[in-house]
Amino acid sequence: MKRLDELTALDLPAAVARPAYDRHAVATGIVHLGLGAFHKAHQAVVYDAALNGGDLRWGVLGASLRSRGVRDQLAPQGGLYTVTARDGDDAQTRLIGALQGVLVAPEDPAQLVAAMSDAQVHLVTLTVTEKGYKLDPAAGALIHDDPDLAADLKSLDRPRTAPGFIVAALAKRHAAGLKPFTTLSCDNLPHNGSRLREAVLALAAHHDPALRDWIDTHGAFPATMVDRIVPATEEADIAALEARIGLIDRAMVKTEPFSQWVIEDRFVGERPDFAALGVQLTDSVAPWEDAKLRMLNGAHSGIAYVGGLAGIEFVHQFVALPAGRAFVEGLWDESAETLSPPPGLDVPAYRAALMGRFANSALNHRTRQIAMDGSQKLPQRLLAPILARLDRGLKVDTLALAVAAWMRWQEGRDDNGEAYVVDDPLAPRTAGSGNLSAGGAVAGLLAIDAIFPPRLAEHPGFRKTLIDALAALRAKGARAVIEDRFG
Ligand code: NAI
Ligand code: CS2
Repeated sequence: MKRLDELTALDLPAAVARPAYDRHAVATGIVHLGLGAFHKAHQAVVYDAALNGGDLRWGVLGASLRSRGVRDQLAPQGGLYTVTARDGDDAQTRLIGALQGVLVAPEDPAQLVAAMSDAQVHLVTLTVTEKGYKLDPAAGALIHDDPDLAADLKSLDRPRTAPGFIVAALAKRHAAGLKPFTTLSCDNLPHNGSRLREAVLALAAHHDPALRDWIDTHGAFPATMVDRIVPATEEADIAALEARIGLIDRAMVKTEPFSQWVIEDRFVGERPDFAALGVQLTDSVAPWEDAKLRMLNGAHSGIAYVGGLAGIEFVHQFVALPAGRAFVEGLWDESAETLSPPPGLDVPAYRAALMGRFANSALNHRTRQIAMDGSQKLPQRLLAPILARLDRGLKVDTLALAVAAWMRWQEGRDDNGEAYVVDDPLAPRTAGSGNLSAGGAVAGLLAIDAIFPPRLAEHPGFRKTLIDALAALRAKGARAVIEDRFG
């Protein structure tokens, strides 16, 4: 069977939408750091639409800061790949032409810095996962003892981290008399724009205070809220697509029909006509961000840990269980009360739509994928609404059950006795809690101040709720606990 590339793409079935522009006439206006499934199914689709509309300034150069896998998938395909939006039996596939090339940063860091310093580049976007910012997840300060960040603090000759590449490229632009680019974080980080800005300013100040001041004055780091569920691609997805389109696309991504992007309207230099492309520009992203991180992502993490412990593979299987669905509704009852919804967001309708998205059985979104990097996700998803409720004297039983399930997950064995690797940068600090009593485990985990703010860790009522929930999860198993409480 043939592989997708520029030539074979001509044979794609008519039902596959394809670029209407001349790919060779496109300029590189965007460099994306952390080229992964999400960028390919979300931002790149918007840039592809901009190109289709005739504005040829918005081609993307993607970069991996770590492995060569994504380049090796895309290079033989000339950067072409497909996005398939699935819902039930419906599958809509489109060919994306926006990606012009992929760099593997560790192979030649200077090449990436040079690309980011090109005058035609106006946007640098990021999806490097929460841990890629090298920030303490609770407080947002740079983690100085991270080896890659330590190297970037020493020298930016061969940057290693996302903030390192941004500072090195901005230094080059400053020296060349160019404007900065707009830097857009598209990760599920809280206050992603200002956290990235602070990281960049701190690193720049360390190397050159004048550069720091120039970035502070002229740079732009708009906040964003990004939303589209994009599960990792599996071999079975590639085979199913091949059966539909007659070509092998090893760089394909699968997703849902829904897509949303809200950006703070604060750019330096040129940008695509985002408003015309369906992107919401606003003065205030925070209410959108809180709603999305606390409702969608908070529930996702609850499902990942409770479902993961119960041996439930996929999100849609979890919400198909009456107790699973009621647990999610219980989380939302608690989190929703902590929101200040933005104008245009109807919370009951939002909840109903989210449940529908979770129930999409064509996505096969693995609970284990979402469980990854919990230490980086808990603060904004579960701990922020817990703090807001405790401050108002409200109960947090369901949110605390989700946190207790994360604690139990750190023990590395599910309720069927199956062992797994806890995939989390702070796993060395959480390891061993399974050998302690529920009280000892909760005390030890709450003491990790990179995750739990002291005000929360010291709250006696919260601690007691966690101990009771962890003890119940250990004694009965996660499925029985949600069936007892919500069945
Ligand atoms: P992915 O695994 O396909 O890609 C992750 C990318 O991040 C890869 O390029 C990887 O090399 C890079 N990366 C990982 N750790 C890094 C580190 N320490 N430093 C620098 N780069 C690093 O994952 P995917 O699906 O693209 O998601 C990435 C991020 O996008 C998520 O963590 C989240 O913040 C955001 N996002 C994802 C959504 C999804 O449904 N997949 C939806 C909304 C946001
Ligand atoms: C998920 C998110 O993996 C996770 O942690 O909760 O990636 C989720 O799919 C997206 O935020 C949806 O927009």
